[in-house]
Amino acid sequence: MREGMLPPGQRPAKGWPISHYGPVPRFREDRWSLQVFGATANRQTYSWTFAEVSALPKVTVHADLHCASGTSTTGHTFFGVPASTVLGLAPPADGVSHVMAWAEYGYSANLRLADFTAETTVMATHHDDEPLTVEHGFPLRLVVPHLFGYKGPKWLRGIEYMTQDRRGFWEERGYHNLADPWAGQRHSYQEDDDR
Ligand SMILES: Nc1nc2c(c(=O)[nH]1)N[C@H]1C(S)=C(S)[C@@H](COP(=O)(O)O)O[C@H]1N2
Ligand SMILES: [Mo]
Repeated sequence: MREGMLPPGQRPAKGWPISHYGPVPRFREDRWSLQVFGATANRQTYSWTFAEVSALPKVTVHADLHCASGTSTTGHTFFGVPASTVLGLAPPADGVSHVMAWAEYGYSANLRLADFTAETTVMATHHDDEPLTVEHGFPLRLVVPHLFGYKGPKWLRGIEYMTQDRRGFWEERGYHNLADPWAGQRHSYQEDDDR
């Protein structure tokens, strides 16, 4: 992380604003699961309760969050399960190159496998020593500190293993497929420049 710096074109936000598309889902623990599906090695779907996810080993990750609309919030401390844990518990088939991270109400974000398994990519349950607020993604939020905010679904419910790339919710709506803020990867029309 480039401490104390913001990516080009970003300005600091006041406080920690709440931004997402659609309503805030209510958490009903008895109906909640985290599912891993798609190209698993054994073709089975894995499903864990919130208690099972909460019992997994957790790490602390320091992160700044960059919204592709141009605001950033800095100095976050997230606590949760490293996303790479999922790969150990639910082995992917040969040839898995990407994942789709799915949230409540069908929100999705596609990630290259290496971005999902990066050391700082975390399925967060806590922020600054408190459980996440529901507006910021309680009970579980994917945090991918090295990519723009839309790559980190709040209210995470599923991980789909994919053997080829497929665009997620904002990626289908004009946002960049890769979303590196330091490279200014905001809009899909810029993707030609990267080839
Ligand atoms: N489920 C869901 N997660 C989402 C979004 C969304 O619309 N739905 N928006 C993303 C975007 S564009 C950003 S910038 C961040 C904002 O997170 P915050 O509200 O905690 O600041 O959430 C991300 N996660
Ligand atoms: Mo955003």
